[in-house]
Amino acid sequence: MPSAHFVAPDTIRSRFAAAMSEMYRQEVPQYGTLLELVADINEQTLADNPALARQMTAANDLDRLSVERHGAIRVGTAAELGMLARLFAVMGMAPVGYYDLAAAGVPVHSTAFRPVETEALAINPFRLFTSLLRLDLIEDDGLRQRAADILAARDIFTPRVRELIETFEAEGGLTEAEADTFVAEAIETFRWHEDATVDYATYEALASEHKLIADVVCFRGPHINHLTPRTLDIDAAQAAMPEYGITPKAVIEGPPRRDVPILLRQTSFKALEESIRFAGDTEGRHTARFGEIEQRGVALTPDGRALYDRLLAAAQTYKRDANADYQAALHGIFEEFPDDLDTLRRRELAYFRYEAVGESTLDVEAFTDDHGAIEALVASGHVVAHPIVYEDFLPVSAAGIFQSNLGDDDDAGEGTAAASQHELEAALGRAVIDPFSLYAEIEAESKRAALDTLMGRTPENTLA
Ligand code: OOG
Ligand code: NI
Repeated sequence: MPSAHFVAPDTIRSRFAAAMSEMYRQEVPQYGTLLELVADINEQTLADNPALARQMTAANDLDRLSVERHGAIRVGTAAELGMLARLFAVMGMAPVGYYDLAAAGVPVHSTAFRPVETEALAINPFRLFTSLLRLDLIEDDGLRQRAADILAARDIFTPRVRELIETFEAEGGLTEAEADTFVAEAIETFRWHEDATVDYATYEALASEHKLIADVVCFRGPHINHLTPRTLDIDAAQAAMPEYGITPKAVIEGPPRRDVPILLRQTSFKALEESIRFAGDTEGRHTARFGEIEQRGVALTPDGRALYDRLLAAAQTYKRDANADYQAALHGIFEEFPDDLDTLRRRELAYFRYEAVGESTLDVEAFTDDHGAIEALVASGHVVAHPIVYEDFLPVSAAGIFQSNLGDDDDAGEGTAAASQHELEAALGRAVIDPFSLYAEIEAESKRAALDTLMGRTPENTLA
């Protein structure tokens, strides 16, 4: 039982997210502009759309909106990833999902550290898309060894944060003072350094293999490369970016605009070209850090996701140089995807969280099973079904984001490397959580709770 004088992991995560956001705003002023743009658009969208405001309030999804961010980092070794998993555990964040980017020609595989419980997500859903470089994909033996040696020589964690992670693990929590120090020390790992750890020739050799390899290997640590606020209208955000002095990438990734948003739509601005000081005092340039905006919709079941993947694959033949044309084509293809909450729910294409409202006079004996009871209670208005927000990422979108920010425009193309989820898990020291199982559990648990409330059920008289 954690002691009462410990700071809740949800609180530490909130403070960490705020500290990261402040650090990135200092480092990349355009990120501050992006936050303003998103805040303006969200305010306008809610004012124009009271039904959306009501739905989000009822689902407890509005309070978190102004602090909601995801970030991305890239590490070089299994040991670094293993330590990160322990660091994020202090903040109630667990690795969810496996993303094989090698399939799209990007030499990393990834997971997302995030909170998993409904209550924790409502407090602050901060997530970090975390990639591990796959050195095994460097073909040149000498270069691969050189990269491994450089990575082995660095420590991306401060001594104090290592101690505090151990304290957390031994004591079961951190005190107020420890939590403050933990946040201050933890963000150091993700800070930008304009001095590289290698000379220019080494940087060039690694970058010519893949720009991402140079980004991971040549610096002191895994600098945060973007922080993404959540918008309620990504089309409006994309259109407004030029007015705010920001040039968006060519197309919005993910599904098209719909009445019921599904999964995740994302856009970004190009990485900044930044000046770097290499060992031996050579000046050079590097692109790594960029800005991204996203709109989140309802999480899809495996059936819904299969439909999404099939339709998105059908759209891959369309040109992706003009957003309006691409979106129009995508819209046509996605006609096949039901676009109202009731159909998505009844056809089990999306996940919902059920909530009892008011009191029911329905008789528990009248139903043969929970499914019939829930359907009757939804129809009679005694239970409401809130769409569950998609909290994860999309591999095809992520590949598009990576590629548009590596400083070149051409697609990296098809990769051939086999996925190796067990290697990522060995580095993490644990299995990644299957995102579908999390949504399914929230849905099932909410159904049980709603029926218990409305039917005065106790664990003893619960239906099978
Ligand atoms: C991560 C890119 C993926 C997203 O939102 O899909 C990502 C990276 O560039 O390190 O952040
Ligand atoms: Ni991102």
